Amino acid sequence: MAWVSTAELVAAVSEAGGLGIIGSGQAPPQWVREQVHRVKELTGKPFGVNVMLLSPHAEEIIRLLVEERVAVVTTGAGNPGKYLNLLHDAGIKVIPVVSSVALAKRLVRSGVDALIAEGMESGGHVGELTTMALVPQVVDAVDVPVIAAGGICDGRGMAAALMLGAEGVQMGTRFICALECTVHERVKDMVIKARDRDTIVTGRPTGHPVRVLKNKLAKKFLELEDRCAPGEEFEKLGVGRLKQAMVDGDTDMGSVMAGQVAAMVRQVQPAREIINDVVTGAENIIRHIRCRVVD
Ligand code: TUI
Repeated sequence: MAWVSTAELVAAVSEAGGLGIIGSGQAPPQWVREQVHRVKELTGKPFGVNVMLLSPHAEEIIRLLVEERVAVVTTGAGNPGKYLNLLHDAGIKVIPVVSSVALAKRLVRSGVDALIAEGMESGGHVGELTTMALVPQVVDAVDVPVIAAGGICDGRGMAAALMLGAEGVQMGTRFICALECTVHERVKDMVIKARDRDTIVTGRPTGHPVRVLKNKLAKKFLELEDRCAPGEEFEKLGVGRLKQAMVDGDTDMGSVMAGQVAAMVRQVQPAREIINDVVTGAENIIRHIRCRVVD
């Protein structure tokens, strides 16, 4: 959610009873600090920051988050083990994203507070397992709360995640189309127009597979894969592409990272409305199922 989950959206989500998370991606530390300050101006509610561990700025960002005493740090695309003591000493809860049971167990042994088990339906960097298969396996393997992510965008998805043993859900793609989300309008349009098979995973041969909405750039990545191009060519083609899409609105040659549920997102709505829809939707389904079971 780098360049997508910025201060306005984060504050709106936290104000509406969720936990807004700033996506820091590969952004420079000064940008992250400004975002943190802006959220603090907009809300007194707790919020978090996601640190993408492949970023060259990851360590510096962790240090500034310790100074800023944010409530929660989530991590993606790696193992945050070496930062745990630093973050815990500052009273910050650490919730890594995992895409396998092995990493989940390792991180729980090193003392993380909870986990986000993310299936490969999600947008951006993905693992191999689906949410349906991953979440119950992680739930069975660890004794910390598990939050489900990947392929969840409405009450049905949330209810299903709770049935799998999750304590909560993390959603990204639907919030691209939140009113408060500052991405370029063309990105919101592309998500709203997406159909079921419009996302694709590129970059598998590099070891960093990424789910994106199909466009010219995705086709160029597939061409590199077809001719087994060296890693440097992927890297060169990928530099700066997320910002190019999300901020500049280049939906042809930018990287429009979005999950498979893009096809289910049909309108731009305030974050509060999205959260209410998901939570009341889940409550209604669960109540209905309980009635059926009791009958
Ligand atoms: O991290 C994400 N989503 C992302 S990161 C990103 S930017 C990017 N830039 C260059 C290459 C790749 C991505 C765009 N979207 N989601 C959380 C997530 N983390 N999904 C899967 C993982 C993950 C995968 C492997 C976490 C840890 C891991 O293994 C680490 C280890 O040490 O075993």
